[in-house]
Parts: sequence; C-alpha cells; structure tokens
Amino acid sequence: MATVPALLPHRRHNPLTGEWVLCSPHRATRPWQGQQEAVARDTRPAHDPNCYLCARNRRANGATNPDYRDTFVFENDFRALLDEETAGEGASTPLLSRAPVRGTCRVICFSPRHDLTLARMETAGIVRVIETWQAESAELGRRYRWVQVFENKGAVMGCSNPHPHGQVWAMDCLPTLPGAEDHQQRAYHATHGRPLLLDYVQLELERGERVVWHNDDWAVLVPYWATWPFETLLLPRFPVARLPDLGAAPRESLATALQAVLRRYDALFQTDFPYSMGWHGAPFDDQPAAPWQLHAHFYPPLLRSATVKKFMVGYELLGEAQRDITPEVAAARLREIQP
Ligand code: H2U
Ligand code: ZN
Repeated sequence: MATVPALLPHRRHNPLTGEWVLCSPHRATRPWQGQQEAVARDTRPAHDPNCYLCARNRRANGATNPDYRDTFVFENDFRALLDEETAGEGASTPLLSRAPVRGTCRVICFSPRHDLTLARMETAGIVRVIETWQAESAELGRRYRWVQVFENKGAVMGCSNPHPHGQVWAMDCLPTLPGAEDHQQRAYHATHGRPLLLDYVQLELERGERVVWHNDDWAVLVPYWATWPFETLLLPRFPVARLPDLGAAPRESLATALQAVLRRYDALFQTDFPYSMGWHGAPFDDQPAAPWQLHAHFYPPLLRSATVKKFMVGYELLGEAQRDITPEVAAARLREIQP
C-alpha cells in the first residue's frame, strides 16, 4: 500500500458546485479486464446523402436543410422544452412537487462538411461557430433566463450523428448545476470581492501543475476537483461574464484555445475523442453579473485507451464521484502530448 502522501486517498472540494470528489491515486495501477468498445473507423464522406444535418438533405420532420456554407441553426424537431405556457399544477403535498418550465431547443451545425470535427476545423471556421454560439446566447437570453450551449460528441456519449454539431437549450429557470455555480460564485464574490474563477485561473497559472495550455487570453487546465479522468476547464484570463461579451480578439484566441484542447484530446488515445462540452456564463436575469466568469467544461469519458472508459457507477452513484489517476498526472499527459 502506498505511503507517499500525494498517493494516499483524499477528498477534493469543488468550489464551483460545493461537491466533493474522492481521489484514490494508489489505485491507478489496478488490473483491468472490463469492457472494450469497438473503435469507430472514420471513413466519412464530405457529404452524406443519408445525414439529416448535411446541406440540402431532408430532416425527420420533412423540412429541407438550406445549402449552408458555414454554420446552420434550426429548431430541434424533437424538443425537450416547449415555448407554450405550461400548466403549473400546484403541489398537493411537498413530496410530489413540480414546477412549470418554458423553453426551446435548437441544433447548431458547425460546418456543412460531414467529415469534419470541431478539432479538425480551421481557425476561421471555429470563429464562425463561436459567433453562432454568441448570437444564439444573445437572442435566446433576451427571452430566457438560462441558455445552455453544448456539444455532445461520439457514439459512446449517445450522440446520434457524427456530423459536427452542437445544441442550445434555453429555459426560463436555472437548471440544477448552473444554479449551484451561481450560488457558489455569488458567495465567493461576497466574501472576496473578486470572481472565483478569475482568482482560480491566476492561482493555477502560478502553480502550473494542472495547466495544459494557455495563451494571453485563455487557459486550459484539469481542475483540482476534476471527476472525469481527462476533464478540463477552459477559462478566460480576463473578466467576462457571458459568451456575447467576447470581442473579436478574444474570439480569435478562443478558436486557437479550442483547437489546442480538442487536438490534444484526439492525440491522447489517437482517436476521434468523445466528450460532452458546454458553456456556463452569467444567467440572463437582473442579478449582478460581476461574480460570474464565463467558462467551458469538457467532460470526456475515456480513461486509458480509445476503448476503455470511466464509468460513473457503484460508489459514484451512491456516495460521490471518485477518480484514480490524479488531475496532475492527467494534465501532464495532455500538456506533453503533440497535437
Ligand atoms: P445529438 O447530437 O445528441 O445526437 O442530437 C442531435 C439532435 O438532432 C437531437 O436532439 C435532433 C435530435 O432531436 N434531430 C432533429 O432535430 N431533426 C432530425 O431530423 C433528426 C435529429
Ligand atoms: Zn452530414
């Protein structure tokens, strides 16, 4: 059994959500005889006549996609949220409580090229994607309190189509996780007078051990409290509360930052790296935005190869998140890899 203090089991606190994660570094060498996922061989055409996201093709509801050139946004044909005023049935007992919700869901095609990924796109194309994220956030933020921009990539993540695309869901209330981040960032700001994540990015850049990559505007790091093996946080090094607040220069440097993290991911296990990623920024409500820092989370499931992933099961479902490989080791591997 390990006795080096750094290798002993310990718990780490996530100041963004208030949750804890169990870290068990001594366990990283345990034998593995679990599941092997089939590696998806990538032989996609530039245009797939059967893809419902490719230009000029028909979607499930019969609509035809335009002959789009960069990004293309449409209302999700199978929306999880509806615009209509829903009946907010009053709770008859506190144990059977429900609340009304209004919202909308859209799909964002990143490129007409069926064979690309965000990682493999040129900087100019990624800038167009960022501009689309900004425009959608600004427009939906005028009508809804929360706008969730995200990308779910890879069959392992339940993504239904390899065509490069993401989604945006907007709703009139704060979902659970942004609600926790909102609470934690406001509490930190009330005590310290500075945004939590602006202090955090400076601390991590001074320490260096969890930093994967940085330029003058952005830093990519494996957070101290990461739960997924190669989870990263993309943080601005300047105060900014929401996606639409980014000007031309930080937008350009963000495109470079996205390439840096995503190309490292692809190189890590030499695969089209699966992940869920998404943006968190200040809610579109009348609360002060100053405690908030815009940031993106990347949650990739892979653990040790293109086929072996981390499962959030057992203790994670019943106790709390747990990891073996430390965030410091994960950051060093991502930092050292040649994208
Ligand atoms: P995934 O990226 O998670 O697979 O989602 C793709 C979305 O595209 C999914 O939410 C929508 C699905 O509802 N979709 C359409 O809106 N129209 C279609 O013709 C097929 C899929
Ligand atoms: Zn396609």
